[in-house]
Amino acid sequence: MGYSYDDQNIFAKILRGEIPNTTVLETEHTLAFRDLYPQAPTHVLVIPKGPYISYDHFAAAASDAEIVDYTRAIGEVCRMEGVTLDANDGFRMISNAGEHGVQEVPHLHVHILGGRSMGRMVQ
Ligand code: DGP
Repeated sequence: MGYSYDDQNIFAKILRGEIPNTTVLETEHTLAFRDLYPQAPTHVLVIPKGPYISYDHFAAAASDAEIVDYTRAIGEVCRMEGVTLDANDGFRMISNAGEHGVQEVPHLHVHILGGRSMGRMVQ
C-alpha cells in the first residue's frame, strides 16, 4: 500500500496559488483558510504545506519543525477566531481520512468549527 499523494488535489492547487482562497493565517509550514461551504460561523481549514494525505501520514513523514508549526498554527487560528476556551465557548476540531473517514480532499486538513453548539457526534 503506502501513501500516494495526488498533487492535483484542490488544496495542492490552493497551495500553488492556482485556486484562490480566503487566508486566515499563513506560517512557514502551514496555511489556514475559510471553508468554501461553511458549516458554522467559524469554519476554517488548516493544512500543512507539505504533501501529506492524512494525520497518520503527516505524523510519520513530516519533520518536527513542520509538526510543531502545524500544531501551534491550529491553536493560533482558534485564538484568532475567538473560539478558545479562555475567551469563548469552544470549538470542534475534525480531520477526515480516507474512505472510512469520508475525506473529500486528499490533503491533510483539520476543520475548526465554532461559533455555535456543534451537537453530539455520536448518537
Ligand atoms: P473533507 O470532507 O474533510 O475532505 O472536507 C473538504 C472540505 O473542503 C469541505 O468542507 C469543503 C472544502 N472545500 C472543497 N473545495 C474547496 C475549495 O476549493 N476551497 C475551499 N476553501 N474549500 C473547499
